[in-house]
Amino acid sequence: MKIDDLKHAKLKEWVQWAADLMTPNEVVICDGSKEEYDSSIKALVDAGLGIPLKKRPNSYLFRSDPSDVARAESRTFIAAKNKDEAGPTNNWIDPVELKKTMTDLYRGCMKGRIMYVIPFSMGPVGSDIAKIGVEITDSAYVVVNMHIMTRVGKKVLDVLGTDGFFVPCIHSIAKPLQPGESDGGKWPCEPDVNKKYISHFPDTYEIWSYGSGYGGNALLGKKCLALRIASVLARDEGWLAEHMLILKLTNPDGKVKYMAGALPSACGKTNLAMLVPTLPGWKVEVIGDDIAWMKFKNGQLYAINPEAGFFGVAPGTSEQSNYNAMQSIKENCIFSNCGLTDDGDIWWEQIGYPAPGKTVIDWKGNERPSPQTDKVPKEGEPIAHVNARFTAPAKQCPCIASEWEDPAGVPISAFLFGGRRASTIPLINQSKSWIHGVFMGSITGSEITAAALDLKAGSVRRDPFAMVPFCGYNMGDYFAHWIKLGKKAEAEGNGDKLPKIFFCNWFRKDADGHFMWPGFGENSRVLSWMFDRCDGKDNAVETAIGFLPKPDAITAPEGVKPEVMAELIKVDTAGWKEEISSIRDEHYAKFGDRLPKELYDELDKIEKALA
Ligand code: SAT
Ligand code: MN
Repeated sequence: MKIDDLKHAKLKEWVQWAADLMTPNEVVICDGSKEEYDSSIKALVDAGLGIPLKKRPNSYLFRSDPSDVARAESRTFIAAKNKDEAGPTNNWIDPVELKKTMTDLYRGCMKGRIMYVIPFSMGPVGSDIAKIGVEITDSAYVVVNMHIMTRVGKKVLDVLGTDGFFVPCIHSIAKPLQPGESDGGKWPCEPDVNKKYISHFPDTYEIWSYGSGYGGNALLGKKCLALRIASVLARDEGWLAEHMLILKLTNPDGKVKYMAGALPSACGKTNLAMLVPTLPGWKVEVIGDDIAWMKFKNGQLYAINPEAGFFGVAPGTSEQSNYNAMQSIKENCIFSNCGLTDDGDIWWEQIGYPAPGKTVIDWKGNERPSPQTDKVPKEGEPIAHVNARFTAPAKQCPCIASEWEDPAGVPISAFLFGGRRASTIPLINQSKSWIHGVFMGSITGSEITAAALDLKAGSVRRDPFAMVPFCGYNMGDYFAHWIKLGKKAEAEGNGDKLPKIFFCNWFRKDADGHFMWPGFGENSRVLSWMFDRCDGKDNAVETAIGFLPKPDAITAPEGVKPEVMAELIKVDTAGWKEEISSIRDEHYAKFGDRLPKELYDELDKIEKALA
């Protein structure tokens, strides 16, 4: 397919403008076919970038440049019309100035390369909750990842028609090739971090990315479109675009509920989405592990997973920590920055077994003696980068729910927020109202480990709704949007159909610093309590901070003593008083007059109830 075959006038004009600016050798409109996937992979293998894995059919390992290993948050911009619209949690540059800077960078940047045009759908093609994006990129690695992570190709152009809405996404790795030059095994990118740009233009719903080829910087459907731009669309159109997993929970009677959960990074979101319950008779299936898009229909909130794959953190993933993820990555996967064993398989720290063979090649391509354990090394560099990833088709997951691609979405009964907190925050707590639930989302955060240099250990890094890196506008307005949706549902007489809101903490520690709760599959005990709460079961006590489980409502897992269990579900009055002042002085204060008054009211209410 050529540019001239595009039937959508605005799309055609934009693609032609991009080709004229970036001057590639060739323009390819992606059709999403297997042939396209295979030929892109072949080009990557021929360029020395992709390594076929003997042990995993149709799977490949890539090693990125050491400068290009994760989302570049300091180079991520929300170019709203003024700084206040971007808010205190985002980097801002004036949009006119930023477009000028980036247009200069884009000029001629695809010389010697193919410019791929990827039409993709976030969400099942044609779903009324889905949205279409078109990514222009000079990276074949992006093409193959987008094939797995989104729905790509002609079917998307068909839905787009001649005048449908799409989010234009431009991406370049910033490495033109001279005639006869090839990548020769060297990951192409702009190695100077300060020349990378991950830019969002919320007022025109556009994404411009330059200089990075890795993850969310380059696969623009994920964080850039499905969260940053979608959060703006959701604000403007009255829906929710959230950094949430979606799970399906079935009780022993076969009754089903769907729950969506937002946890900051490193709190086990993917593990929770694919959990294997220890509670007999209960079943967890996954709809999505990272992003949820939700719309009200007849007063009920329905969610889809806009993605089609998992872009999961590899280190720490094992048959023990996440059995279903390990089953999902047996074939047809892309691995980035993992180790390579001498029998042609991937390897990473905490994969569950020591690296086989005498040597292993680390993520930088250096041969190293095989570690005798899979533990994270106390000193020296790990074999796999800490942000090494697998890209896996979601349909390969053994616990994928059969309705995961239902274009109508699934009805959401509960929201779950939570973070890593050594003290104060109970195992589980249900909000007393929608606004109290929004308050819970707004105070989400995790404790800083001593490793983060700029913050005092033990202090809390707030990550409201786990959205701080992903909210495309002023976060104070984002809280207000959540409050507004709840009030609207209540005003329309649909208050009882609103999802119940919960806050969890799997990470409480005792005085000796040991975790008090085993987590993983045992979290099914908490999910089952939530399930019954949604049905109005009398299994809770009302306290100053919310509804906590009655003493025996959650049976203790093996090894958790009754007094520990009691500690996990009680109100720590002194701790909460400190929490309240930290929220007021260190957290809410940052948002100035953009912080909705309703949230201060919640704070006052809890403070009074604790007194
Ligand atoms: O690289 S991504 O942004 O897609 C994943 C992440 O950092 O959470
Ligand atoms: Mn995420």
